[in-house]
Amino acid sequence: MFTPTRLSSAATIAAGLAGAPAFAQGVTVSPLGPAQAAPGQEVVITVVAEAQPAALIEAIGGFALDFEITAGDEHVESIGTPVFTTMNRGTRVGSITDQAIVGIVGGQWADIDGSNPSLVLDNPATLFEVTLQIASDATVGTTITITASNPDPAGGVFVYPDSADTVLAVPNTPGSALTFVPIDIQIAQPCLADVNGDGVASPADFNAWILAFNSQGPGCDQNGDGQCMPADFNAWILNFNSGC
Ligand SMILES: [Ca+2]
Ligand SMILES: [Ca+2]
Repeated sequence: MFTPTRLSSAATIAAGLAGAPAFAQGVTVSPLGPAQAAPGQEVVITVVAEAQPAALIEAIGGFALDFEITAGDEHVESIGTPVFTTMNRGTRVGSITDQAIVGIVGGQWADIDGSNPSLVLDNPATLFEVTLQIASDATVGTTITITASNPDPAGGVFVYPDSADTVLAVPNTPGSALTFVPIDIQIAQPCLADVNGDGVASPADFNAWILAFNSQGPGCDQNGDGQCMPADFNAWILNFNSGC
């Protein structure tokens, strides 16, 4: 399906491990995102890797993983192209469908040039971000389940053990485990009072509404009449007081 770019193959790593000390360690990969999203909303999912025990893993050298919507994909209009924030060397993206991204590869030789992410400083480390466009006709009350996965035998997460030059392939190195934790995002009624879109209705949204009113921008129309009018100010107060 894909060959990790700039990363040692699992076979090479296994050969290099002959006679090396055994490491009992694991990596957990989790998507992080909001617990709720409204129909039509854009949601940013951050996929992170956490090493256990962190004391034995100095840095993540790279990864080759998939990203899947395992339930509720009919409520997602599209999956965006992965954005590599820190693991940004030798990046590659296989194919993006309505349900999955197959073959996401990113790398960062943190031990060699001393740049982040170092798991000594930053555990978990961000692997990549994906934007999901929730369908405008998504059904309120339903749930979308998202996970990273590793169907390819050459895939996984490649880590540098502390005080060792060898790159280990998790889970392909004996004694290592790669665990995926899925998340659920529930489709919820839009929170009109949350004008700045940070997921909570707070006093900061008052200023955000003023800005939206002055610019006739999104979020101004609080009473749903399709117009941005002074009457929407009272509507924002009502929406704010009713909570989200
Ligand atoms: Ca807000
Ligand atoms: Ca209005």
